[in-house]
Amino acid sequence: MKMSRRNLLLASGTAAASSVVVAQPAAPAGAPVARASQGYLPVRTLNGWTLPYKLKNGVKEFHLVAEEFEHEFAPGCKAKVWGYNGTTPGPTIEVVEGDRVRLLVTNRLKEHTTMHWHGFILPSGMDGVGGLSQPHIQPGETFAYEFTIRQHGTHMYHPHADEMVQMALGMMGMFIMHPRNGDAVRVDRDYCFLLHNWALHPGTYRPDPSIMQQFDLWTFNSKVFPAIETIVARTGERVRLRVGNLSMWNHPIHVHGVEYFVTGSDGGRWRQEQWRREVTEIVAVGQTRDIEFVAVPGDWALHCHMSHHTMNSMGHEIPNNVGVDQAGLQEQIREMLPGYMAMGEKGMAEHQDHTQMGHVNGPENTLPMMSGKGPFGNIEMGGMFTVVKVRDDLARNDYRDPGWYKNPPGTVAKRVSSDPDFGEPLRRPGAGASATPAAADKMPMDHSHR
Ligand SMILES: [Cu+2]
Repeated sequence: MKMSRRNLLLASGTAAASSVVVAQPAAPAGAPVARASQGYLPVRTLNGWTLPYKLKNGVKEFHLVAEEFEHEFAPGCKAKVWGYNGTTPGPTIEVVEGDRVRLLVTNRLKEHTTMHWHGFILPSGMDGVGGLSQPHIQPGETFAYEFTIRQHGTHMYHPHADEMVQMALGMMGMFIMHPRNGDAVRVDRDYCFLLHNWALHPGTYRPDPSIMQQFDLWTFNSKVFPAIETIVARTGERVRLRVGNLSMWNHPIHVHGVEYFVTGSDGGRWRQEQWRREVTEIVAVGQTRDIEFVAVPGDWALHCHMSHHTMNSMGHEIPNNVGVDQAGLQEQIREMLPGYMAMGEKGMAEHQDHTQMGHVNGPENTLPMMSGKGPFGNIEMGGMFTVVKVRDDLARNDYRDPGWYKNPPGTVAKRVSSDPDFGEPLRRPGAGASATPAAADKMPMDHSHR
């Protein structure tokens, strides 16, 4: 290999990166934002990593290995899953438009597989649909895919063989293509994550691939809150979130504190006049979306807005006890089921306290429905939820969790009364705890005064 300066940089980068498995350590405080030798800002895969490559005669060669391993969704919940190079999602692949790439795929599973390069412009025979575009990759075999990158944007890879099973067990990854001429509007932090769902029934250790709707775990990069890394930025920085969805549901991704711009998709970064201001954007199955915002100081929730997707396993057959008077019931049931706890009468917020105090022991290898502690109490979230933490004083390349936000004095919502009869709010006559359902039915519904 002719050793140009670029090759040297790439080679040394590869050597350094190959010793890094998952960690993406923060650069020393004050270090300049590290751009790759081709000028792009590398993406940061939440809880994940970027696959190093070898440059061979001008071709970037990446090597993915399909295999089974143990994965932890959050402490207390593990499963045997399938993925690439020991992780789910597999490592992120990062290239530049115009690059020639060779993608080696070794199959260490016990059944055949293939790799589909989702949304790529490439020769038909490189598209990876088993039986249609190529023979399947049998156990033990390695196939090579080689083509030139003809586009840019946020993309994904996944098998196109026994797809329902292989994807349900975690086989997928992100494939980021940077534009050849750089971004007209540069971002300062570039995060990526994949949305997924898992039918890991409480007490079991393998995801159930036949489930179509009743999932137990909703994940960003195969992790659930609070095990999902925080998204960190400095005030005023332009942040991009690249979100891909290879789950079985659409996910409305909501970010607090900003009106963000939707700036791109599988179709690349959109022209600026096409950018849309939103606060929630549906990332549908098989789609990717790029979301960009200028960071505003604070701790801001980022989550899927399907409220069941910010919960963990619920068993799905729990009775609806909201409003049910369970007085005396708990003692009666305890005679048959020691430790039974009547719950849900006032709502389910108490659930997190009960699980944390050990009053409720669920089946083994499962997670409480909601968890996460904040500076003011329980956050009562699980699944697809994390926090965007923006601070004024972060170094430009510092990705460490800065702790909780110190709100300026007078800017936190606070109690002004503990009396339920406080104030003179307008309410429907008879509304409230003292009204029986029968009485409420007889109330005149006069909207004329509203
Ligand atoms: Cu969702």
